[in-house]
Amino acid sequence: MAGRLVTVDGGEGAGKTTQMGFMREYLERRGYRVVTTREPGGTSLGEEIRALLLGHRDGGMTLAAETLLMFAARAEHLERVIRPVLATGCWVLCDRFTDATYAYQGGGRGLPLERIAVLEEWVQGELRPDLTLLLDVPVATGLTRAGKRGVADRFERENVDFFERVRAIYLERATHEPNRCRVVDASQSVEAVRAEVEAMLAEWLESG
Ligand code: Z5A
Repeated sequence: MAGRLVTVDGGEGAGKTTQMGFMREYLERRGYRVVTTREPGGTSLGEEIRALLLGHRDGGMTLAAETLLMFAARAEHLERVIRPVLATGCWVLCDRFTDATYAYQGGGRGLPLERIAVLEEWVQGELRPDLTLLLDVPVATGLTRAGKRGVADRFERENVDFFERVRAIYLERATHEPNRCRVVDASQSVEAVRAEVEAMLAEWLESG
């Protein structure tokens, strides 16, 4: 039986990386084999693209280039990691996926969402996450958490309005796809978020 694709998404400092570690432990305790990965990245070429996307400073980057690079990394990731791993029956737990493109390039930067849908169709075909956990946190809280990490990357240097638009698109997508997306209140303590995430996973696993 094929594995399941579970994605974790959310704005800055939502705690995705922190919670993904707990989620992996939780699933493994229940006997699932789990591979964790991230976007942009997850392959050798994908990580090189990630470095360009996050670090490029020389004259910035057009929105078309940024979006196409996200999908170039995703195409590699899908063909070299995600699809082969799922085919072995292992689960893939992915830190960010296409919801992030809708939220950041669509909501944040204003790219028409229909253009992203065309790329999604081309690169992913029928493949969509089985489950997406949206870790939702007020922008100010997330930025305060992220700000403690030191040098800001190309996205982290954006302003509050940008991140409010990102958050709005994430929440809109979750509202429109309630079967796939579960929203978690990520403004709580690490342990409280962990408990909420594990309860959601338990409920989802039981529901089939
Ligand atoms: N991007 C895009 O534009 N389009 C796309 O299609 C994709 C991505 C796929 C890199 O992503 C950038 O790529 C991202 C969007 C863009 N923009 N940025 N920046 P990333 O996921 O690698 O980068 P990130 O959003 O900055 O994630 P992160 O740095 O890994 O943060 P996080 O995983 O959400 O949080 P964390 O590392 O678990 O925690 C951050 C800090 O908060 C840390 O000190 C924790 O100890 C603390 N923390 C975590 N949880 C809590 C709670 N509950 N309370 C208090 N403190 C907490």
